[in-house]
Amino acid sequence: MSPIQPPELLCFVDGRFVSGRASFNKISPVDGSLSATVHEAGQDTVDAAVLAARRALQGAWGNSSVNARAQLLRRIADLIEDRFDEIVAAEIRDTGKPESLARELDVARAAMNFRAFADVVASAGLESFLTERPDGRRALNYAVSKPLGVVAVIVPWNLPLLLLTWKVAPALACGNAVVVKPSEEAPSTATLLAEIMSEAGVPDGVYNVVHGFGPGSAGEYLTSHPGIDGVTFTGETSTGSAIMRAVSPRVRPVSFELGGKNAAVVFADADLEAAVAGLTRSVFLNTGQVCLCTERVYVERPIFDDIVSGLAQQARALKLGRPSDPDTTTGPLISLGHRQKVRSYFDLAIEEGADVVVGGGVPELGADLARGAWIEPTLWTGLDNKHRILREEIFGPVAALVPFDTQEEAIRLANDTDYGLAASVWTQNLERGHQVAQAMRAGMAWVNTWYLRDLRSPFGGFGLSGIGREGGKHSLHFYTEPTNVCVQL
Ligand code: NAD
Ligand code: 6OD
Repeated sequence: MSPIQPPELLCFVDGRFVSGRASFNKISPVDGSLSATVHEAGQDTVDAAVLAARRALQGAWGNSSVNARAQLLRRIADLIEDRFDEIVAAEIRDTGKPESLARELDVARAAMNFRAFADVVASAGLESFLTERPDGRRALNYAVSKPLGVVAVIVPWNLPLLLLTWKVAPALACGNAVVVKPSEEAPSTATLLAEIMSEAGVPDGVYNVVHGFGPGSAGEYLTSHPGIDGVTFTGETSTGSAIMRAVSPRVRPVSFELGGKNAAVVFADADLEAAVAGLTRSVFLNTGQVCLCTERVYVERPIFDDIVSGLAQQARALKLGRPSDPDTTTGPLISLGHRQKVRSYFDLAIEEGADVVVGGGVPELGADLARGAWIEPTLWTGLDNKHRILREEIFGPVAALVPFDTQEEAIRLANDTDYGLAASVWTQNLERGHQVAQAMRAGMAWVNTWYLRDLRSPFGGFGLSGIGREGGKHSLHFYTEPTNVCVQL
């Protein structure tokens, strides 16, 4: 039997697959094999994509009805489900994540994103005011929403299709045209989505894909392009900062979902079993590569040892392995480069005086996985908020546990960060749960759960974790520009 050839991934411009200026190799994080060759967009391809998007807005798409767009979004969702297995396979090939996770989270959410925003846009009303002036004049004010225009969509590698469609679905729902730049580490599913867009009947130029890197490549060409009307970005805080500089000469709006250094606060009255299960998920899901993952765990002192040993036991039970193995709970990191970064924090933890409760190294998984980006799930104690381990985003399967004595101290410790993305609170006292969750300086605060989503709710972060909110009507605000009409009555 001949081995399966890694695919060649092209850019997608104006409804056609096109070659780039060069190609690069996408390497599997599972075993170091070649998983795809990818065409990198040069400036000319980015220019063509932006032009195609502009033309699409000037054509029939620019006058499409909300109902027609909602119907199209539902059709895209159906087609994602029709090609579910193929998309799961592509997501696994790029990221090495367990198949069960790709099925239950990534690809299921991609379809859900299109359906959710079809519903949101179809039920959105107009804002209106009946104006009554002291001098007796009356007027009707109402705001009509127009598409923002050509939207640059730049996304990372950790939840590739989920995060891409979280932005593309509302952008199209609002009548925009998009040029998307997937991560160089996860280029496959954005390319498959191009086929689905064509099949669904999305007009040429409405969805374009430019592959490549950030600086000196497609990412920079796109964000500094004079033809874009806004940028929606998910990724590292430092990249967000570079994108702000790129768009600043033309003062374009940005929506940023950036990094996090998320806290969990566990009170002594928590259901311990549920808390340990919830913490296990929030620290280790997707090998800790979810922006919402917990990297700081504050535990009320009487149960500190129980939580440390419970979480350590769960960490030791995680099963690292190939994505297709049904027993696998945990995949590799995305790349050897990212593993090097995570390992540098393993060294730093030791230098800072941490006690390593579990992990702290690279696992031995046998010769066939030796060239993969595998890493041990790792827990530390003995550090506090003054240490870099508790201040910098690591983005791996890691957490530091710290004891606290009072509710006020727990809130202070959890909020002592330059980030502000997510938090979770574990307690059976719901009054306390509300109080502490409301006191979190974070975009999302969960009580007795973690990463339970309602796509109508606002999603985003404080501080270094981002600018703006997406989700439900918050997405509609970003992806539209209103014109207010005032009619004297
Ligand atoms: P990254 O910032 O390195 O890359 C994200 C995307 O930006 C990629 O497509 C990359 O090619 C592109 N890019 C890089 N430099 C660029 C530049 N100068 N101009 C334009 N584009 C550029 O992030 P990553 O390593 O892919 O993802 C991990 C990071 O993303 C973590 O910090 C994580 O917290 C964050 N993240 C945040 C959220 C959220 O919702 N807040 C979600 C997922 C990931
Ligand atoms: O669930 C979502 O909508 C979302 N934006 C998740 C982000 C996860 C970060 O890695």
